[in-house]
Formats: sequence, structure tokens, C-alpha cells
Amino acid sequence: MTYDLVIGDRAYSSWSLRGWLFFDAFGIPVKLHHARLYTDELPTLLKQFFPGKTAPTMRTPDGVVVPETIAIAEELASRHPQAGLWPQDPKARAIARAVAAEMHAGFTALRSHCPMNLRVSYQDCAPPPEVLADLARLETIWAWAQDQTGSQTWLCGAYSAADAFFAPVATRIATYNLPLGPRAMAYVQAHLAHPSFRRWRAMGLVDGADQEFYRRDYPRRPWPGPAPLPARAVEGTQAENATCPYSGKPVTHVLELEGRRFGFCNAFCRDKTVADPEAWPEFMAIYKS
Ligand SMILES: N[C@@H](CCC(=O)N[C@@H](CS)C(=O)NCC(=O)O)C(=O)O
Repeated sequence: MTYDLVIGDRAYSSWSLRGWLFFDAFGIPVKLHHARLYTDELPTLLKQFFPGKTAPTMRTPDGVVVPETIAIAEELASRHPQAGLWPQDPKARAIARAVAAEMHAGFTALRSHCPMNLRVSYQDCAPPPEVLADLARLETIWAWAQDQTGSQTWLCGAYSAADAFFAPVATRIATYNLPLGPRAMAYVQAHLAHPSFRRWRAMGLVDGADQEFYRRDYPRRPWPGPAPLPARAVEGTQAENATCPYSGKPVTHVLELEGRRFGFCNAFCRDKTVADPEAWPEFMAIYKS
């Protein structure tokens, strides 16, 4: 028995990203159940978990259903005290909880003007004054958390649930090219380079069609996070490896990278690797061998 987690589209569901980070970034195994937003798929899937029908919703190995990201983080922290969801130090932990709670409840102007979309990056989104006020508030509380806890990269020491709560906001700043000072921008860049986030985004780039709701006609720019290695999907099954680096099953789908061919056992695992090869340690192990 393991945890189950219901998530929506990876490219767009900011709350699902938070819920998933509580598992992936802290080494807690989970079985995912995935459904499309704005279709019957998600409410139909959620029926068997939670009548309130929001993603993420977690089910614990003993069958307790927990929606709401704050509750999911707290429940996992209680059940896995060694995983480090919250800082060990009492002061850092209190501050981490405070900023996570504010994120959970606030920043509504930013969230509604700039919905999370991991598939694009725009040059400008003409942020109105309410969005600029939210950004100023973010800079204030991020700097406060780092100063109070003597942290450089993350908010309260090592990467914690508080940082996971802000990951979608960091992506909004990247997607909509929102103005921030250098210190806050360094925090955003740390999120874009975080290994779990890179894996989530790589999957989000390939796990379904674009959702029309998130379309904006602003001019585009390249994604400001780490540039992926230049891989591409190719036809055929010829590859250096006979079995998939993720499942060990026979190769059915192939990518090419720097003139070399590597195989996978399904299109999704090939395509998520094409999207960002370095995000996948199992792939990088065969690539470097
Ligand atoms: N406060 C909730 C928010 C969850 C939420 O609104 N999730 C969205 C997806 S990002 C959802 O399930 N939308 C479907 C719906 O409301 O029908 C949390 O912390 O988990």
C-alpha cells in the first residue's frame, strides 16, 4: 500500500504541483491519478476520493482522504518526520508555516491575472497595480523569511514545504516576465532549476493538449529556466539501450541526442525525456555511460 494523489494537468494545475512536490521533493513514494481540468474527467475521478472534488487530493496508505495542500503537507510531515517537509529548527519551522499559510490564502490578484502556464513564456503581461502590489508583498515576505532564518537559496534553510508552496508563483514570474529585484529573482531561478520542478515541467510540456482557458496573446520569449539538452523524438526502435531506463521493459519509442539514440517503453516517457533530458537521473545514467 502506498499514497495515492489525484492531480490535474501538470502544465496548469498550480495546486497539483504543490501537492506533488510534497512527495517528489521529499522522497515519499506516491501513485498518481491524473485527469484533465475543464472536463468531466477530474470530477469523475475525484468522486471516489473527495465529494468536494478538488485536486490535489491525497489518500493515505491506511485509506484516509486528505484534500487541501496545507493539510496534505501537515499530514505528510506528521507521518514522515525525517522527510524534512518543515525545518527542524523551531524558529525556521514557524516562519515556514507562516509564509506557506499566506501563500495558501493570498496573492489573489497575481494568481488571477497570471494563471500558471508552464508551456509558454511571455515578454510582458501589462501587470496592473494590484499585481505589482502582490509582487512587492512577495519580495517583502521572502526577504523576511530569509533574513530571519539566515537562508541564502531557499526561504527557511533547506528546501521545505514553504518553498513548494511558492513554486507555482515562481513559475508565474517566469511565464509572465514579472518585475522583481535581484534577490527575489535569484529565488525564482532556484525554483526553475530544482530537479523535482524540472521533472514536473518536462511532463507538463507533453501530457496533453493546450488548455484554451490559459491562452494569452502576449509576445513570447524563451523559457528563462535552464535550457534543455537538444533532444528530439525519432521513428523506429533502434537504440543503444535494449530496455527502458524507467521500467526495464523493451524499447518501443526512441529519441536522438547529439547523434545517439536512446529508447523507452512508451511515448510519454520518451517525450518527457525529450522535453528536458537532464531532469531524469535514470536517463542521464545511460546517457553518461
Ligand atoms: N485550496 C485548495 C485549492 C485546490 C484547487 O482549487 N484545485 C483546482 C485545480 S488547481 C481544482 O481542483 N479545480 C477543479 C474545480 O474546482 O472544479 C488546495 O489547497 O488544494
